[in-house]
Amino acid sequence: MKTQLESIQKFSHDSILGAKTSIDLDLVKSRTLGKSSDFNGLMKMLATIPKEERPEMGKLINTVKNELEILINKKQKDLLKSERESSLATQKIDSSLPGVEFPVGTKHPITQTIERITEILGRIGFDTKEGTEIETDFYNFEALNIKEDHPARDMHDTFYLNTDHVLRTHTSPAQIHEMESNSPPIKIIVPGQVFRCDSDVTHSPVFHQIEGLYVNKKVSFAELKGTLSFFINELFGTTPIRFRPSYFPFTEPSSEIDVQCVMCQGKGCNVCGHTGWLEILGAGMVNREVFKSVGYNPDEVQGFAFGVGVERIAMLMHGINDIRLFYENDRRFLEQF
Ligand code: 2NL
Repeated sequence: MKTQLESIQKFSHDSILGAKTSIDLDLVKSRTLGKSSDFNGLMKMLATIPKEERPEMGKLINTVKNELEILINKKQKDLLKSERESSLATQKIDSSLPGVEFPVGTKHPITQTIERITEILGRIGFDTKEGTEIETDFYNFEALNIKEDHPARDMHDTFYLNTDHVLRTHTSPAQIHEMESNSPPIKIIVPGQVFRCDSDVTHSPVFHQIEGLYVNKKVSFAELKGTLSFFINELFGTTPIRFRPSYFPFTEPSSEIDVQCVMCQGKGCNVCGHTGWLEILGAGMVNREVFKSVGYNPDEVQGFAFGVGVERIAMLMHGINDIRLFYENDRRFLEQF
């Protein structure tokens, strides 16, 4: 057994010193000391020799094994050191070369505008909700006090899917659903795609709207003015605004809100039609008829609502004069935002 140990020792010693690379040495290590190594075989043989010789023999095997282990570790250190030195000597890095570029996409300007608007109104307590694009005649028109003979119902403006279903022409139906299934206070905004059968430089058959609704026991027109003044000043900076009387079937009284023209600062130009003002919002106190259609008592609740066209806001903020640019997906256009 002793001679066997000696020959294993000699063989292992030679293979350790003969290893040329650190990977070679890893292999030698597992063959020398691993599970199926000759050493392990020797350990098992211990059981077959006389009992009194076992302690001495066992000790001897362990000593040899420890020595080999130390030798392997030293050799591994040397090999790794020389490998690193030679790799540093041959590998040259030119740190003046340009780096690898990772192209990063940008959010669509319409998405950016929606996020900006919902962020501003979120700060003063408006929750964001989304509705569905297909609605029944009731939710899109009837509940909003838009009667059967109202011009907005005209086949030229509305995409009818069948006699009862339409592609929503505004996001108000989502707010009707919201009022039906909740009681006041309600303070929400609904952004989303809406559809109208209309198309030219300032009209697209698919466009985006954000509507807001605030309903509580007592809500005043002063709160409407305060809320929308804050919103416009956050969006456009501190700039003159004016409230003009208007009409919508779903609000009474109603108002349209203008900002001083961002292009000419009120002097008059093509963008503002030489009026010095740009219309950006429609708003008003929720009509009593709307409250009745969602099952609220109009003597017990009040509210205001408003609507804003997202494309129009984005066009004014960025000086864009053709709405179709938003939908062509030309990267030269999109990458500017
Ligand atoms: C505009 C005008 C407006 C509303 C939208 C509304 C919704 C409910 C009840 C009452 Cl559920 N009103 N929405 C009110 C006034 C104006 O939008 O010019 N939009 C671009």
